[in-house]
Amino acid sequence: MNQQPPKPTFSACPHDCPSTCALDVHFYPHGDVRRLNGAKDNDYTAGVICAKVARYPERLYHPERLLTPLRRTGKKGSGQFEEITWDAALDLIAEKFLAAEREFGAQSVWPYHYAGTMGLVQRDSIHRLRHAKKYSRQFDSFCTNMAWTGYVAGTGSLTGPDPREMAKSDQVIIWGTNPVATQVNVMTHAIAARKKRGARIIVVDVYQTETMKQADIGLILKPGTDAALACAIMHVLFRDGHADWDYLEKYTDCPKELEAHLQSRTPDWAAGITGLAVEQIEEVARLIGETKKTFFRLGYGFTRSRNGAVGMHAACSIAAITGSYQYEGGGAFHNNGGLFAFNKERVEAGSLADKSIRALDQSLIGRILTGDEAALMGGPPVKAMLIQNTNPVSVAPEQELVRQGFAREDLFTVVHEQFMTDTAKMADIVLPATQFLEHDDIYKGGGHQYFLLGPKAVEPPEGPRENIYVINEIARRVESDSHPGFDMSARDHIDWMLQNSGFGSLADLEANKWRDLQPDFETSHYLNGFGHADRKFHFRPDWGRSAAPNKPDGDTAFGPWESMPELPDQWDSIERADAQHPFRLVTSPARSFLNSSFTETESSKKKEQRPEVWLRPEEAAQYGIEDGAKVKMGNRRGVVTLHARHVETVAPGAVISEGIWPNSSFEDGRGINTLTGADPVAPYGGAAFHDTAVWVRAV
Ligand SMILES: Nc1nc2c(c(=O)[nH]1)N[C@H]1C(S)=C(S)[C@@H](COP(=O)(O)OP(=O)(O)OC[C@H]3O[C@@H](n4cnc5c(=O)[nH]c(N)nc54)[C@H](O)[C@@H]3O)O[C@H]1N2
Ligand SMILES: Nc1nc2c(c(=O)[nH]1)N[C@H]1C(S)=C(S)[C@@H](COP(=O)(O)OP(=O)(O)OC[C@H]3O[C@@H](n4cnc5c(=O)[nH]c(N)nc54)[C@H](O)[C@@H]3O)O[C@H]1N2
Ligand code: SF4
Ligand SMILES: [Mo]
Repeated sequence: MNQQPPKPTFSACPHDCPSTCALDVHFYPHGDVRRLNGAKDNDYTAGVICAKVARYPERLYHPERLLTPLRRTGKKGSGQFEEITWDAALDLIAEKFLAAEREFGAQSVWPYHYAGTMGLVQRDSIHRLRHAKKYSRQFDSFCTNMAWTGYVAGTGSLTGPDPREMAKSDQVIIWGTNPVATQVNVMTHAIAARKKRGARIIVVDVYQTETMKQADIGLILKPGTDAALACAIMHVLFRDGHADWDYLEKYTDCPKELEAHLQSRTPDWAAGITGLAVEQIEEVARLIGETKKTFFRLGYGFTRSRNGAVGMHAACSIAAITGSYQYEGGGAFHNNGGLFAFNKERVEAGSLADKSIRALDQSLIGRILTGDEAALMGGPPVKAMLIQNTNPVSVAPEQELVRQGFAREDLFTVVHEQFMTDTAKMADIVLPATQFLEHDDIYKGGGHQYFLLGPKAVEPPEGPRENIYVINEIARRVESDSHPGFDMSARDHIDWMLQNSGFGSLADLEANKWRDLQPDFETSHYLNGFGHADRKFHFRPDWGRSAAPNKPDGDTAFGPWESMPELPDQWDSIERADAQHPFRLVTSPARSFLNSSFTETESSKKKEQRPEVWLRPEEAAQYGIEDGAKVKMGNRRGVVTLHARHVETVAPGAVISEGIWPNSSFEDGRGINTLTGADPVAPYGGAAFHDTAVWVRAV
């Protein structure tokens, strides 16, 4: 399996984006990568990718790429490092990990990772080392928890209508996602529906995004009030005879109770909560009632609130009232994670996993590293970390604690990175990582139904090594490499995974580039029943008790889950604005960044300009904040300094700050996540990145 194929001219985007685009790679005659295009022969990508990835050579050949292992010489975070060899670095890591284990137990070592690469081999091999050594486990909570929990609470399955069917819809509702920035292909299919069928596009967000600018109707509501909007829409659907009772009786659990419950959830009621006009709610409800082929494309953004799971469940319930799930081009789609049943034993060594070992919440990293006992789950302090594919000193909430934690002189931190990120700056050892075109991996879609091969296309420069090299070499040095996964190349892993998942082999995938896992129409549209045991859509979820994706071990639910509403409703659990904190901050994605990635490329920096906070002119005026003024924004978690911009099209009382800028882009060196909270959201955890009460002051 070690023979390299001829230089591939295709790949897949490795970044943490639901689009997982199929790519064509173009080379200069001298062999360097010239540009990436969207593959035309993949019908989801359909020849379109975002500008930042099209410009990938800028990132691949970036002058500031990490090229050699480094060891800290100055104080933590001083940025003073010296170059060392790979062998010296790996030996030192093993020595420190073994010492931590001897003194504090294996759980004092915390391998920490996330989805900077979505490759199943390079991203997830860190589990192999973790499980083999009984190091602390990780509970993932940055991203998907509330969204997946809310959707599955209704449908019982993280699947749904074929996302390509958007193009066959008469009305596309883009709810709580900004695909022009975050997953460009949604726009391709929605616009195709408009061109071919005159489909209407409706966007629901908390400010006028680039996506909303392209919509026929935009609804700008207050953050965290989506369930109120959804309930009022459902009220109107029942009231005006748009409920499909045959469908409801056959496919849903308690439609009569829902109808009765929604009697008081009128547009008037919702207008008071959402800040929308009654007429806007009535109009959109009528259009949904009159348009059977309505495709709800539900994003993550509106679920990043403390009531986010309830909001998602309420939104996907609408499609059950009208029975739109049964039509081609209809239904509610969020993510296809449930389609990809890969056998990852060789990558992750799941057979060695021990459920009695604590799974530390990745969002609570600040509390964990500063010794919070609850966050440490009764176990030893964290003394050593290996960090791959994530940048917690920028992206994790409660940054004041994160900074304090990483500054601990008794914490040994290894960061394997492509660039000198905020996290790498805090490391004891920095290891240079390959980029996706320099290693082999396999990727699965979230917003579509393909898995794709991303073969190695170019040689890396001297220095950077792939993630599995680091994992396997550490395992060897801590003498815990008996699992067969430690002796396999990335290509071996891909081949094994495919063959043992019933998905063919590496050779097949090399010939075909990707594979379509969309089930048949009946299954996709839940015509054989929904995913729950009773085969019904659940308007009454078993919050906190039922199985849920991402659910941590056992039956433990988080937070105030017992007060979650039994039926779709506005749940008053969000961080409230008050006299001291009159605004609610939403930290939406920036189009030219991808989380903290691409903040290093000149063209992206130029496009995004500087960290800003956007607020309505009349609200700014109340606080004497002029357009372009330098301001401080804060709450009990901390204070950041940035510039204000007057924007008319922001929801009342909301302020928007786009992008996760590096800390150094802010005066005072404190980034936006200084303000966000890490408290786990009910019922199955997650960080409420868009749910933060703040004050803003001119300086
Ligand atoms: N360019 C770019 N692309 C990205 C990313 C990026 O940072 N930049 N991040 C990637 C990652 S990791 C992910 S998970 C996906 C996320 O992609 P999305 O699903 O698009 O989710 P978010 O980025 O959280 O937010 C999307 C939108 O939700 C809006 N929003 C926030 N709160 C509310 C609310 O209460 N109600 C409503 N209706 N809307 C609300 C925000 O203003 C924003 O416009 O995108 C990926 N793609
Ligand atoms: N304020 C605010 N904070 C947020 C969010 C928000 O909307 N607002 N969104 C949250 C969400 S949804 C997410 S998913 C997180 C994501 O935040 P992060 O996990 O930090 O995600 P990325 O910036 O995509 O990737 C992190 C790093 O992975 C590195 N990387 C890429 N490929 C490889 C590789 O092959 N090997 C190694 N070793 N490293 C690699 C990149 O260089 C990059 O620095 O941020 C969260 N934080
Ligand atoms: S849209 Fe998303 S998946 Fe496609 S190239 Fe851009 S970042 Fe990658
Ligand atoms: Mo994410």
